[in-house]
Amino acid sequence: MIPRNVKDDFPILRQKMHGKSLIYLDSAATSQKPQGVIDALVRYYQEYNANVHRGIYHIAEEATRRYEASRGKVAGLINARRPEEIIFTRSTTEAINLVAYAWGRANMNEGDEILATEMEHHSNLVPWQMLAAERGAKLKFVPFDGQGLLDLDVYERLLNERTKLVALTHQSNVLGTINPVKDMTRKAHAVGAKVLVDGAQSAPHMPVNVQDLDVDFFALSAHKMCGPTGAGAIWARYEILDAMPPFHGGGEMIMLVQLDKSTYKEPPHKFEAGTPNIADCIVWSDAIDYLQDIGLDAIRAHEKQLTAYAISQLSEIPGIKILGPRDLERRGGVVSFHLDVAHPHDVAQVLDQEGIAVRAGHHCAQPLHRRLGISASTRASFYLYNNEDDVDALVRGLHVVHRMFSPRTAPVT
Ligand code: 7TS
Repeated sequence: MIPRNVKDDFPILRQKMHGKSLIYLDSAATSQKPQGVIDALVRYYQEYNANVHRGIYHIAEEATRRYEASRGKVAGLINARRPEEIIFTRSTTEAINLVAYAWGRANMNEGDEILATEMEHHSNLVPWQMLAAERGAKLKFVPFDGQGLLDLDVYERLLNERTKLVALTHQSNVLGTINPVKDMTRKAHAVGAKVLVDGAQSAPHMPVNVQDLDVDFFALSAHKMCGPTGAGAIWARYEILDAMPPFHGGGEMIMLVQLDKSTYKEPPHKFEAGTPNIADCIVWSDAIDYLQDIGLDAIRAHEKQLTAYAISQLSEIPGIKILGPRDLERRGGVVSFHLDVAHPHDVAQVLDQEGIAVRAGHHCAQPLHRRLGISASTRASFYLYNNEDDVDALVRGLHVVHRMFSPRTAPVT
């Protein structure tokens, strides 16, 4: 169970917006931060700001200890075998680009195939387009059906011995669909393909176990799970990281540098050149502590309940089309919809006047929207601090939209 007063932990939610209480329904873009995380960030700069892995004085050792402890915390969150399997990056986007650049360039050759899905966020699509163009590889896509579920028959048909990588989102940021990653991974491994999972929308909202899923790469961002912006990670099995060439070259990733060549450290340091984002990587662990104190199971259960409530209430709005699966076991707390009377940008603007923050647009998933035959949608996305009152406010706001944009009925004469 989520404590009823959890909202009080998030100072930003005490604000008024256009004279109304701020109702934040855009956590799929970025989550809000609890006071403890904000305080931990200030504490770092006030008490032990120093570069990591180099100083031999007290605060440098403290910063290094906490930076490495945070790596361990992220490893624990997704049940990695060892902390060295976690490479800190700036974000999910950078994590996926790291794999495309370092693993992809070494392993992808002319005629090889990358299999992605039609529901990918651009960050799990564009890096593969770039890699495919550079290496002469081919991109193929698994479509989704009218419910927003992947067509697994087509998936099986597309898999073959040329498939080197399956790049797959764990949870869609538009449809909310939770994909059957474990099953899909088993099938990918049967043809010798590696599997990269984009966990940007899953890791903040449900328990994740990379060993159980048996995937090869898993990408995630701190800022979507109550942590700071500018910190993310790629997890991969140690043997894969060990065999991979580096991503960026520079200080701290080397063993020995000569003028004409260098040798590199072991993972994870081989992939973390230069001064990392020390503060945000450290404070990510405070966000994970916060989530784990409440429990990822409890967060998932809360969002499932809230999504059920939202779908039932939103269905009452005339002319609404709600995207994504109806089966709550197969979707997370993201509810995108389309209103026949108003463009999503108008919807979002009217809702903003009511103090409600939603996202409108293509949500960095243009091919997904094209497949649905729409250019944009409005999205409400929930997190642990949302409750049924927030859904009620959204529904009231959408009635306002409807009154403003509906063509008036002809007056009775
Ligand atoms: N993958 C998915 C599924 C996402 O939803 C996002 C961000 C990313 C990758 C990229 O994460 P980043 O931390 O590198 O930016 N999604 C969104 C969104 O839906 N609205 O704004 C950002």
